[in-house]
Formats: sequence, C-alpha cells, structure tokens
Amino acid sequence: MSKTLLTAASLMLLLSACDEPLVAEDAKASAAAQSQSADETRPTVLLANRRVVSDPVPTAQTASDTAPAAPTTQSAGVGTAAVTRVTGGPSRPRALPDPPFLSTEVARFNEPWAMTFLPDGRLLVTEKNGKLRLLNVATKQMGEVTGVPAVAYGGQGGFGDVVLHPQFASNKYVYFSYAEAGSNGTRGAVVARAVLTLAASGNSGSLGAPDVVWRQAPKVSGEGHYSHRIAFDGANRLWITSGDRQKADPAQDLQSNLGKVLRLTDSGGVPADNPFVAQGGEAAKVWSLGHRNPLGIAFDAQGRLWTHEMGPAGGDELNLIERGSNYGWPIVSNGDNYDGSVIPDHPTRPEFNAPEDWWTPVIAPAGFILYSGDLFPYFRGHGFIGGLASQALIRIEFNGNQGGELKRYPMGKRIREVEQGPDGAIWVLEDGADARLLKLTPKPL
Ligand SMILES: [Ca+2]
Ligand SMILES: [Ca+2]
Ligand SMILES: [Ca+2]
Repeated sequence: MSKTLLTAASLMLLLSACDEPLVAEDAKASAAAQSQSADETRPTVLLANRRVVSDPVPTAQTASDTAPAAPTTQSAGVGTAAVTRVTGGPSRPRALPDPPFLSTEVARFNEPWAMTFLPDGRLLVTEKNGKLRLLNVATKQMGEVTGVPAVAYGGQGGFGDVVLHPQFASNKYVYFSYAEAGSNGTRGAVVARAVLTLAASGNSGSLGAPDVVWRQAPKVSGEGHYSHRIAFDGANRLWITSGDRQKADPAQDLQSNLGKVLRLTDSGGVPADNPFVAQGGEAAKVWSLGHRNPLGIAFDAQGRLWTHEMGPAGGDELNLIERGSNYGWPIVSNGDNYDGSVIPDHPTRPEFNAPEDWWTPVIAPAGFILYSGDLFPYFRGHGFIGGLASQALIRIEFNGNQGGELKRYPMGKRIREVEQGPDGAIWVLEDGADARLLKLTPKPL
C-alpha cells in the first residue's frame, strides 16, 4: 500500500487539488481551487511508482508483418492489483505520437456542461445557465433549442446532462438533467424528457412540454454534488447518477436517493428486477449505493457499467458498477477530508466495493466515453475521462473487470465533457466561461 504513504510534498499536492470550483459551503475546496496551478504542473509525479504513463509500443508487430495482429500484453501496477494491459489491434500504428491527436477549435460556449450528437450530425450542448445550443459542426452555425425549463443556476448546479433516447429516430425524446429549486432555499436534481422538434430549415428547434421522470429526494440546501449524469443501456433502461449533495451520510441510506446509481424504465418507473425493489420507496430505484459525486457513466461493449466519481481530498475513483453493491462513501475513501481528518481507506473494509482505479492527487473527473469509433481504431474499448483540476484527458484501458489510467494528455484547461462524434473523432468541452469545443482527430504519423 505504498500509495497511501503521504510525504509532505504529496500532502501539499493534495491540498492543491480540487474537485469542483468555488462551492460556497465547501470553503476548503474553494481555497484549494485557487492554488490548483501547482497540481497542473506536475500531475503525474506521484503516479510514477504505479503507472505506465507512456504509450505502449506494439513491439509484437515487428515479429511478423503477415501474422494476424495478436494483442500485445504488458504488465502495469494499477490500483491494488496488477493488471495485464491488452493493447494492439489491426490498425495500430507502430508508435503513437504524443499526443496522438490534433486539436481543432470548433466553437465556444458559456459554461457548457454536456453534449450529445444528433443522428444528423449536429450537436446539442447544454450551458449551465439554462441554454440548449444546437451547433452545426460542419458550418459552425450556432442555433438554440427553446423550451428548456427554469433551472436553479448557481454553484455546481444549473442545466446538466443531455442524452437521446435509444429510439430517438422514431420517438424524438431528449432526456436532460438540471437543478430544480425547492422550498426554503433547497435544491435537487431532476431528470426530464421532452420531444425535440427541429426546424425544417435553419439551425434551431424546440422542446415540447417536459415530463419529469425522476427527482432527487429529498431536496437539500447547497449547490454541489448533483452529479445527474444520464445513460441508457441496450434494454432502454434509464441510468442516473445521483450525487451525495455534499451531505455524505445519505449515500448509505436506501430511503434517500442521494449518493446512488439509479436504474429506471425510460418513463421513470421501477424495473421489477431492481435489487432493492422489495424495500419499496426510493430504495426500489437504487442499483448501487455509497457514491459521492459521480460525473461520468458509460456502458462498455459487453454491457458492463462503469462510472467515475470525485473523491474528497484524494481518492477519485473508477468503479465497475455491480448490482446491489455498496461503494463505501462516506465510510471509506482512499482520500481523506479537506480538513485533514482521516477517512479509512477502502482496503480496511473489504465488504465495500473497491475502485478499479483511484487517484491521489485527484484528477477531478468529469465526462466519460468508452471509445468505439473508427478514427482511432487502436483506442477501441478504451475510456476517455475529462479532468477538471488535472486539466487533462485521461485514457483508461480495461482488461476484463479491471481498468485503470494508461495515459494522461495535458489539455491546458479544465475539461468538463467528452463525447464521441459520428465519424469517431473525440470531442471535448472545456469548463467555464468562453470554453472551447475541441475536435480531436488522429495526428498523422
Ligand atoms: Ca468508493
Ligand atoms: Ca482515506
Ligand atoms: Ca470494484
């Protein structure tokens, strides 16, 4: 467990890390945000003893140019267990440039949070203050989709995720999340769906009357840790990450839906085979519990669900989500509290599901894809995570039920969102005001 030994220097880096910016009730995180530059200048130093940080060179290909391209394996220490890296593929170049992509600015947005491509190749982008943008990425013409409900903008909250129903082509349903105001200054995340109508010409559209399919319960004070990331599986089930709203303990309470991963029907109902359905109420919608602030959710080609979540001071996690499992927050974390008080690490309580990889200092993960495109065939099956505090794009490699960071690409800005385009380009959104939308395409060899 050398990962848990903290030197004075690593403690300073811990204090310099932050998950989300400028949340009023989390003063120590805010203070940390002001000194994050120390983090960005040396993000991999403390990881050197446990990671492969350079792209692997597929030396096996030199053995025979005519033999079928067998996967190349190499070992790397990840998390608490050794992982056999599986790399290579039929189109893998002999060595990847670093970075392996060219970055092209396509547009700029004001505090973008999420994006998703429409079947016609246009891009929907949410902005935290409640705007839904429609961008023609070919012409760069920017329009707007009207009909977004009022959002409770402030802190980490506002307009959140946007995804299409798997049968969008026929039902036109767009699902989106946002922070909703309650009584006495309380707030909570909401997921709603609405029919999207696109204008016959030009670059605009409108949402029909929104139908709320899920609400965070109870609504609480504060403006942080909404999470509210959305995904669909292959059976039209609606998956939602619900953050702990910085209240911590509710993540262990099955009658609160804070700090959970939820599994619903596409209209917000309870699937009969959910793990806690017999307990009724909020528990019936829960798939897994003990989560803090999961801002990334994605299914892999085998249908397994992966999420990442922000830890406190240290302890960001990559998790394989398993039915009915408890991921430990706030009882265990490989990080500790911002005030320096210790939270027992995952290995002290093996009854909780431990992360497949974890990060101290934090990367502050936001946005997540599992790549399946054609432009970067050698990255198929890899994950890409946006990094806020780490100002990077983090590439994750998987082997069965294990996975971990293989490579970190510095981006120079906080990265809020990652998406795969129709042609297999990787798209990233920076965070904050005047944030760039970047299209990443393979760098010529
Ligand atoms: Ca955990
Ligand atoms: Ca700890
Ligand atoms: Ca695990």
